Amino acid sequence: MRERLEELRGEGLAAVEVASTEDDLREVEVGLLGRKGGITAALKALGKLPPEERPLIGQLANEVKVAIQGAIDVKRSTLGQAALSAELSGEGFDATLPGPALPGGGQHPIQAITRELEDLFLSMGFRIADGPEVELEENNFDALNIPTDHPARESHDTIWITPESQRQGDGRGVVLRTHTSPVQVRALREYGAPLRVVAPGRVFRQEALDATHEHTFHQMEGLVVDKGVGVGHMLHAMNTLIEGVMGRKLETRLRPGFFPFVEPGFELDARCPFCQDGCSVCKGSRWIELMPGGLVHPHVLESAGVDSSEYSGYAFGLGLSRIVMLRYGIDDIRWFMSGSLDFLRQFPA
Ligand code: FA5
Repeated sequence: MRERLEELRGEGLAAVEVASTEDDLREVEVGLLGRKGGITAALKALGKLPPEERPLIGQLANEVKVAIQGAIDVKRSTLGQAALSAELSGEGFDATLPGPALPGGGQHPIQAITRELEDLFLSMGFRIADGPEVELEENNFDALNIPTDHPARESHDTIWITPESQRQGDGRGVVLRTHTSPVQVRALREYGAPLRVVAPGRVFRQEALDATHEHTFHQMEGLVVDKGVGVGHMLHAMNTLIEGVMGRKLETRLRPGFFPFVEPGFELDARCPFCQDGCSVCKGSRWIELMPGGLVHPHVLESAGVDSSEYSGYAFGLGLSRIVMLRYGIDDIRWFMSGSLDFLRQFPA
């Protein structure tokens, strides 16, 4: 058996040495190491040997197997390299031809609509503003005329960064912003009046989640401060915005709404496009709350250093996630952050 194995080793290594193609190598591999190969047969015959010989012969058979397989691997790599070099230096090779096409990515629908709205407002002379998602309590609440004990703070169900034990109620606490309205404050302080600005962005609230409520969602804040600004200007901007997103007029209604930073305040609702007489999206009301707004409270103007006897303004806070739902007929807001590629692939790249 020992001699037979040594013979196989010699034959195998010699065959690998002279192999000049992948097919030659494959033949050696199958002939010696395959299921019916010589070395496999020798390993199978071990059981017939006297017990004291089995370990030594078994070890030798394995050594031969490893040696031949190693030689085959080295030769295979050498032949592969040689074939590649030949191909690259050959006449017919064109390194400038395009490679295989990669599947294209696309924009998230909220991102796509945000860009569209930014373009629309830029064309109307607005500037785009940005603000931090981790915000000072002062900008998120105090400067917006929402005092420490105001119930509006509760209704926003704030996610606090500052632990409860360290909150002083002095505006220095830190929160995940609950709305995009703090960007009003920042923009007014930075640019002063007159001002036209929109601020799209992500906001965060502790929420009971359902088809129209997420803990992380998108809003777009609008703010115009100038001389003689009134409710008519605000309505025009809100309707232009909705028409811009939907590409058509929606049936809307305006009702009184309360926000400490506007006076008077309004709520603009859109007719639910998912049903005729009530569904889980509109919770049976047939209306979807889309966009509150109002005339900027003089306290907000003054706290940002704007003279409220000279200037007035309007502000609105579009529920961006919800209007994207309306635009594409998405019946559950939770799809946006589901990470589902099947969902995302439905939107144009
Ligand atoms: C505000 O956030 C005010 N800052 C809006 C505002 C701006 C009022 C300027 C006046 C002047 P409200 O909490 O209602 O308001 O939210 C605004 C919009 O965000 C709602 O109309 C709704 O469309 C959307 N929204 C509110 N909560 C959620 C939520 N959990 N998930 C998805 N969208 C929401």
